[in-house]
Amino acid sequence: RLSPFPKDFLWGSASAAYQVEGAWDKDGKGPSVWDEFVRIPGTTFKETNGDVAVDHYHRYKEDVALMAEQGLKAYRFSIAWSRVLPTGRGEINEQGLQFYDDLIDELIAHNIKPVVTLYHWDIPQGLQDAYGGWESRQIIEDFTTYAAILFERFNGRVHHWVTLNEQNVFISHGYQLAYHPPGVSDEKRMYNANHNANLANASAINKFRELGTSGKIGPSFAYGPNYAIDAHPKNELAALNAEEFNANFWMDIYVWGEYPKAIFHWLEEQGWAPEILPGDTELLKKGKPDFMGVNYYRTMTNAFNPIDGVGHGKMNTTGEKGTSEEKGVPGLFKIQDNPYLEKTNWDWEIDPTGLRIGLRRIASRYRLPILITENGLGEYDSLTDDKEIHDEYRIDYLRQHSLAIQEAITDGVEMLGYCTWSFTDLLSWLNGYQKRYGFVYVDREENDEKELKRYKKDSFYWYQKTIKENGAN
Ligand code: BGP
Repeated sequence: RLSPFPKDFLWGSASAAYQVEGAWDKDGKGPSVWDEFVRIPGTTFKETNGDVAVDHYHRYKEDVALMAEQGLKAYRFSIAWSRVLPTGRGEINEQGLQFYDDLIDELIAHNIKPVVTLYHWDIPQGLQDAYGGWESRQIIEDFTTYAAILFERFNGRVHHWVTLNEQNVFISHGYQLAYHPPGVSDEKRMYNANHNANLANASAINKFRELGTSGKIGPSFAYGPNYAIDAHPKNELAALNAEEFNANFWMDIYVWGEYPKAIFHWLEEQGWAPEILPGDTELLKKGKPDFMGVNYYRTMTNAFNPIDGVGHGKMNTTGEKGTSEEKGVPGLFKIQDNPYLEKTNWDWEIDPTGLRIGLRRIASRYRLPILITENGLGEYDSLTDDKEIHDEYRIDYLRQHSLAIQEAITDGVEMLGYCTWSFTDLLSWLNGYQKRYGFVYVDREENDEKELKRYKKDSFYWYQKTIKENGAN
């Protein structure tokens, strides 16, 4: 028998500034690293970028009206740091800050709780140029100052704050796989940047508490359980390695201020361990979050990997099924196909049971409430002649995943809410506009970019009903 969803469960949806706003250089906004990176030929799918995105900056009222029509209880969005501080520090750009002020007021006026992400990958180019962004300890102070501006301005109106979105992704894609800016492939630099990000995260959380900001704060982490391909003990060990490497390494530090020993030891052997200075551990331990934000898309299945020197895999950024190559880490694990799971056209496993397992693992390891800050299905959608979108595949996906959440609640996991990815269609960082996630279709194909008309998909109505009934239907 399933327990009901809590009464105040946040049925929400999500986005990120660079992926929806557009207006990349309007009203005093400075460039972010993404604004620059997409201008380097070959860095993104078909040279698409977020210059206009879905023009949420100018159409936020129309978008919020759609959210209200759907009955959303929460909307997660991110603040573009370089809109508020054009070079990352110094003078505030009041016009940029005012945009978020207006958006927050608009949401509240429609009974939608704002869930605010401080950082969703768009570090100001000014900080990258000045000192290499996350690679310098200066980022700790600058991120904290930026965060404090937002805490003070929006205190009392925002009750859920997300510090860093998917640190595991922006660090590994930025400094190892080179898919994201700054496009580096150097593990020593990667683990140093990561350590600075951990310190910045903890410092911002400390600042939040010092200022007496109301509400709850935590990071959003991209998590999926790591399975063993079979019960061979070496494969079980590989799955444990993968869980420690892909998950515990990142989340333990948030909660306990310490890296898991086995992985830290492995990093030391590679010569990649970050330098931990006096005072770091104290700061990290003080920065414990109130909740764990979880972005869940897929699981990974692993086998023993004795090979040395295997290169990195290749992501499917085209939507051509079967084009990704997953490799793993020599000595720790290698990634395998899971024979029980279907995949999307972008080769991501569809695994609602994995969500239940993941929520259970996080809840029992960290004893924190969980807010799902992203989960959804990226697929091709098509607009019919009657301007409808029959995305029953997305309804099916979301129904199964919301049932998995309900099962986790029944298992005793404290769940704060479910923010699906995404509300409107938006830019996928590496896949352009063809990989769609939204409840609201944004038409870029038939109209010119300036039109960007919104159409409600079938999934829009399905979620509307789910919210109304406070549970999957
Ligand atoms: C997460 C990001 C989101 C979003 C989502 C879907 O990693 O936090 O910003 O993009 O994944 O990913 P993709 O666009 O690659 O399909």
